[in-house]
Order: sequence, then structure tokens, then C-alpha cells
Amino acid sequence: MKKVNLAVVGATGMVGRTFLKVLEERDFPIDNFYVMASARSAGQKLTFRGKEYVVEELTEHSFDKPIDIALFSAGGSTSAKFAPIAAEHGVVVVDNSAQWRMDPEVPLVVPEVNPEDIRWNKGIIANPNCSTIQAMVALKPLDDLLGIKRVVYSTYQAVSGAGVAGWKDLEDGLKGMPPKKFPHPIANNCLPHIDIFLENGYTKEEMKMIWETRKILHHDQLKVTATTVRVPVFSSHSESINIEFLRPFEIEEIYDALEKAPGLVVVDDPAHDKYPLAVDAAGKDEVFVGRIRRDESVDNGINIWVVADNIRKGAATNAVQIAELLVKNME
Ligand code: 25A
Ligand code: L14
Repeated sequence: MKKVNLAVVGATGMVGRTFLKVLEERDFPIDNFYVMASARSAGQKLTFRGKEYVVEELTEHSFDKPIDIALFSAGGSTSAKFAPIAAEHGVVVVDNSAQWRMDPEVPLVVPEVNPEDIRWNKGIIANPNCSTIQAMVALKPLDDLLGIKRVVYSTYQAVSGAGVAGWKDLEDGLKGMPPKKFPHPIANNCLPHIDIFLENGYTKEEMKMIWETRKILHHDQLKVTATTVRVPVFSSHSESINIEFLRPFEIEEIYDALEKAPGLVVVDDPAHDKYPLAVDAAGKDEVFVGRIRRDESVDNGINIWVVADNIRKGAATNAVQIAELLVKNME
């Protein structure tokens, strides 16, 4: 396999560090490797494949050297400024922020779902929102089978989605200390508030799930609604998803399609108390689905429960999978 020059931007953050782990585990074919972050972290050392790399400050000149692919996880404003600079230098950026996701010039990709969209990139490929990614892995095989008519998402999202500060709020809160990151205590609580509130009364996290689902499934008019909730869990997002289909089905067909779907593991044995759990998904790269059952209140509907590690499949793993496809396409 061709070896590439790879840069990780935002390498010292929660997702950045996981990029390094996932690249190691998957034996990503790297020639020259660069780690970049803000001035605050420049000079720090990160170990990768047993070798120390010094974090360099991200500047306008960071991409003057030959770099093939850059994995960005440095927040929206950093991506807004530096992803176009990288792209102009011939780098393909895989960006984790929400900055470019809905840009019609930018593909939004989950490799198990719409890998073909990678091909029309103009230098930036967006990694979807964590909650959207795991839902797509479960919804795509069902859309192919029956045609999705409407989706209702309700999420139970881990504090790690809000970075190290979110993680600390839960740790501190469990000791009785007040929150710094979230507007209310997260310990012993559920906050129906992720990202900012928009004029329509939805949060931006909810609207991201709605917009991104339509873009990834190529259904501009798909009926989708969402309620996103922060819960006192450290790792892995859980989601209750209600789906209505265009066509009737036997429940066995649903099981069959989900069992065959790439990147998806069915865990559904209620007789033995088996269903997907956040603690079991943590540290894994797959998406887990269970509690598969007919929605008896509508003609052609089901309910499912979908769980995945939000920092891995929801961020780092998905981006590395996109980079793997890029390398394959270079050959
Ligand atoms: O959270 P964001 O804003 O989305 O940023 C994510 C990444 O993007 C980088 C940023 O680098 C970070 O790597 N980034 C942001 N703006 C950028 C820019 N303009 C940019 N990169 C380039 N150009 P950074 O250099 O800003 O931050 C790296 C260090 O600074 C801490 N930090 C970040 N935001 C902070 C902050 N500190 C105070 N206030 C803020 N608002 C950041 O802390 C990091 O150390 P941290 O939260 O990522 O990690 C805190 C400690 O936790 C350890 N740690 C982190 N992840 C893990 C971990 N330990 C174990 N496992 C992990 N997965 C770190 O060692 C650190 O000690
Ligand atoms: O849009 O759980 O990628 O706080 C990822 C983390 C949105 C918020 C994104 C969280 C963000 C989410």
C-alpha cells in the first residue's frame, strides 16, 4: 500500500489523541507524520509508534511541506481558517468540526454508508456529527431495504462529547462540586441541551442530526426530528430511533438486514438481558444495535436502540476510515 505524509491538527485534544491510537491500531500506511495544535500546546511531545513527535504550532505555513492528508479536530474556527489553506496546498483535509458539513462543495461521509461521495471532494471532506454517524450505520441498510419515510431520534449523549471539560464536570459533579462546562449539574441529571439553541427552539445538535441525515442518505426532503440529551455517562452515545418505512415488512427481514450490515453488531437477546450498553461499546469501533421491535402504533414502523463510542466511531475512527479510502483511491 502507498505510504502517505499525514498531519494531525488538534493532536493534543480528546479526539486528537484518539486519532493517534486508531492510526496505530489500524496500521495506517504513514511515511512522514506531523502533529499540530495551537501555540498553547506547541513543544509538547506525543508518542506515536514508539517514537516521540514534537507538537508544532499550526500556522499559514504548516502546509508548505508535502502533506497528503490532514486529519483536523481543532474546532470550527480553526477549520474555517486553515482547512482551505491546506486544500490550496494539495492536502486532502478530513475535518471533524461542523464548519464544512453542510457546504454543497464538501462531501459528508460515513464509509459504510456513502463511500462513493469521497470521490467528488475538492480538498475537504467532512466527518459527520457523532450522533449522526452511528445512526447512519444502522439506518442505511433499512433505507435500502424498505425506504425510510420518517425518523424520530432521541439521544442519550456522553459527556466526552464536550471534551475534557465535559468529562471533568461529571467527575467533579459526582463529588458534589458545581459544573464549569455545562449550564446545570450533569451528575444525577439529564440536560435536554447540547450545543446552542436556535430560533426554531431546537438545539444546533438536533438540527445537525436532521440536516446531516438528509445529506448522507441523499434524501433532501426526508422527515426527521430529534431531541438530544446529555446524560451522566462518560463514554458512548446511546440513541432511541423510531423509523417509519414506505413499505410493509416482516420483522425477520429487519434482523437480517441489520446482521449483514457493515460496521454494525446486533446485540438483541432480551430473554438474557442482552442489549447494547454504553459501557460495552466504549473503546470499540463498531456500532451496536438492539431492542429491535415493531412500532405497533403505525403501519410500517420499528423502534431500535443504537450505541457507539462517540470519540471512536463518532469521530476518530470514522475519519481514519475516510483517510484509508483516500489512500486506496490514490493507488
Ligand atoms: O477542545 P477544542 O477547542 O475542540 O480543541 C481540540 C483540539 O484542537 C486544538 C486544541 O489544541 C485541541 O488539541 N486547537 C484548538 N484551537 C486551535 C488552533 N487555533 C487548535 N489547534 C490549532 N490551532 P490546543 O493546543 O488549543 O489545546 C491543547 C491543550 O490545551 C487544552 N485546552 C484546549 N482548550 C482549552 C484548553 N485548556 C484550557 N482552556 C481551554 N479552552 C487542551 O486540553 C490540551 O491540553 P484538553 O482539554 O484537550 O486536555 C486537557 C488535559 O487532558 C489530557 N488529555 C486530553 N485528552 C486526553 C487526555 N489524557 C488522556 N486521554 C485523552 N484522550 C491532556 O494531556 C491535557 O493535559
Ligand atoms: O458537531 O456531544 O461534532 O457535545 C460533537 C460533540 C457536537 C456536540 C459535533 C457533543 C459536536 C457533540
